[in-house]
Amino acid sequence: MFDKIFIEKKEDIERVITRYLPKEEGYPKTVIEAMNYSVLVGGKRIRPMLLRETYALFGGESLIIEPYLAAIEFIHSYSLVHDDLPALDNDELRRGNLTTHIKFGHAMGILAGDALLNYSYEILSSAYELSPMYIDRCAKANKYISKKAGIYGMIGGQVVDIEAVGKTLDIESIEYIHMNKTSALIQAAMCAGAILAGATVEELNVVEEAANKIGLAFQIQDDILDIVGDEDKLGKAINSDAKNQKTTYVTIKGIEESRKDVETLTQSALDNLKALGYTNDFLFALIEKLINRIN
Ligand code: GRG
Repeated sequence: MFDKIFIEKKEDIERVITRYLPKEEGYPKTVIEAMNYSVLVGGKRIRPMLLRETYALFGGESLIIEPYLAAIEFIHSYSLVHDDLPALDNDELRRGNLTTHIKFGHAMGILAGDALLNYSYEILSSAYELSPMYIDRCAKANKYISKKAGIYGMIGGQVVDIEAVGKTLDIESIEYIHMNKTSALIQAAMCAGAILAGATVEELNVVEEAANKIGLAFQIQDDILDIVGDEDKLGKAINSDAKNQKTTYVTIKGIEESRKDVETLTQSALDNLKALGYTNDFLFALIEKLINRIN
């Protein structure tokens, strides 16, 4: 039952984000094709799903959420396009297909990532036009998303991750990397949903903490799958961390301990969210399912 609903919701998100993609026309057509390829080539759409379901948790019902679903997925897609470049992880396969720079050339890979990021902010800055009564909530959500995607979030985590190549890290440094490289965008998604639905500051703090734990669990599971995952199901090569001489959570704690931590972090995040007193059974089931994800 969960799987059927998940697929329906994922397809609906894909319909929305497809509407927000730029038209493949004019002089910059090549980079637009590369942008659209990067977004449409696959992906689980976890971030827009968490955004929409957190919005629903707090009773949100407006179409104002739709540009946010697109923007958060485009920011995520840009980060993957750049992460796959030769100067970063140097990967040729992503979501079961050629990475953007392999398909369109390195220059277009760089530009498509830049363009996706910029286009996200174009979408976010006009989101309020759908429902001007929510302009204050939109401004607050946009500020939060831009902070978490930037140097005090995803890019900050990525910088430390890159500087750590070949070095031995302690668990605190790895947690810093995970909290910023991965949790920050999950916080952006869930907290934007909460802000747009009118959550209070206290409620927002709870969502932020829960999203941090979900992001940590998500990244530890990603590190586990990089060692024991199935390349066909993952749609990318495994052993990328070893190839790039990266110390990960699993390198330090081992697979079994890491699996336990994924479970503990997830349960703790669920406890935090449930204590708010609102219900969204699909959101709670989705978070729980992420523990055993295989891709
Ligand atoms: C600015 C040059 C430059 C690069 C930015 C910030 C950045 C590069 C990369 C982000 C870091 C990153 C790739 C974090 C990993 C997060 C993660 C586990 C991604 C995979 O997410 P999934 O499993 O992917 O949701 P799908 O394909 O399902 O969308």
